[in-house]
Amino acid sequence: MLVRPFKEPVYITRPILPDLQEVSAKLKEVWASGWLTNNGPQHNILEKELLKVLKVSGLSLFNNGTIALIVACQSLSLSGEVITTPFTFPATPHVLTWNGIKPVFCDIDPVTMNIDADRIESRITPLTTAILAVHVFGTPCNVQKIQEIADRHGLKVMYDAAHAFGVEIDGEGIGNFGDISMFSFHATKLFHTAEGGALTFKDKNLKQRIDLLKNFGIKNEDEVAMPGINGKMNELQAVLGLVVLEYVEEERKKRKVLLDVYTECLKGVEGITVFKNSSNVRDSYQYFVIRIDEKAFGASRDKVYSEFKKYNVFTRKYFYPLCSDYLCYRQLPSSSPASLPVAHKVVREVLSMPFYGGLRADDVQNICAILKNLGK
Ligand code: T4K
Repeated sequence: MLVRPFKEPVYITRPILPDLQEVSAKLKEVWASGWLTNNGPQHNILEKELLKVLKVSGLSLFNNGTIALIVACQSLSLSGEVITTPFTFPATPHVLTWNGIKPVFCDIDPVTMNIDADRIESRITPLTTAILAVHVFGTPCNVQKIQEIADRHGLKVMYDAAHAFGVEIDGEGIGNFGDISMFSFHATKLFHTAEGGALTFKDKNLKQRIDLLKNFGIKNEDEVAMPGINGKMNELQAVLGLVVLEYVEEERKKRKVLLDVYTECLKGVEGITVFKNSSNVRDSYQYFVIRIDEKAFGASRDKVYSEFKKYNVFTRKYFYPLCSDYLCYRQLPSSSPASLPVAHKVVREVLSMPFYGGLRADDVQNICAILKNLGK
């Protein structure tokens, strides 16, 4: 196939942009109600809808995923040390730091790129209060093993499920595992509210505490129960979410087609690996990520990343650099590269490729042709 540069820049993702008239029709309801935030009617409808879509027992909406995760730590009264992965977006360890908790980095699994459950126990100390695992790129963590470890040591489990909208294991919503999961509804996510997020939990009793924490701790006009924060999702975000939600299934179908095109085009290309979920997992279709083995492929990930730009293709090196290499974390004992060999290898190999419903099959074929041309 003849490779050609794209006329317009191609990014790794583009948000679902619903018909503006549908959005403005819903906005009219907001205008008529005169209610813009603080548990408004649209917020409450979206909360109910998402309970069903995500197949979870409890859910609380937030203004973004990071604040949601900060509140999750508060709601479980976490302190001391929390074991987490270095291969994630900065928000994950920063949330711990903002709670006065020390992140303890644990190496990752070489295939799923999620925290390696077999290495978690060696990181536990008397100060450990929880495990904060990330379903990175929407691939589920080893939830069973993580829960077993947590139960054995009396730890809480939180999942950063920012990438895992709609993921299910054997039909069970991914947000039902652990004590609390956080979903991000940022514009770059499959389902979005421009900025936004949610916490989900199995124990319905958590809702009252979480809802207090996200509203300054205000219980009623006479009582402030705890030092809360402002984590509320407003009515404009909720309206956008309600409309976007109607487009999600169609977007998932389009991404499934593109995933198949990628998989087919890259089949047998030496040095390129694509991760595939097992058949009992419902996919997130959030990201399409490849691994590049420099020796076998004939070009490094960094070379591929920069060469792609010449073709107007803007891939991303998620999640480079490792969190354990940030200035603010590299002095931690758990950040020593010697104890994170897999993460250090993976972070040099991964590349997030363009993946969104607006791409055509022949765009993906062209992207794959450019990639293959860069190899041996
Ligand atoms: N935990 C994990 C594991 C996460 O990945 C994230 C967020 C969080 C926690 C925190 O959740 P939030 O607090 O954000 O709800 C983006 C997102 O801002 C961030 O939400 C996301 N993860 C992260 C993986 O990606 P950047 O800095 O890479 O985004 P940016 O602006 O470079 O956008 C990426 C591409 O998306 C652009 O090249 C083009 C496209 N794009 C982006 C935006 C914002 C659009 O087409 N339209 C848009 O409006 O962080």
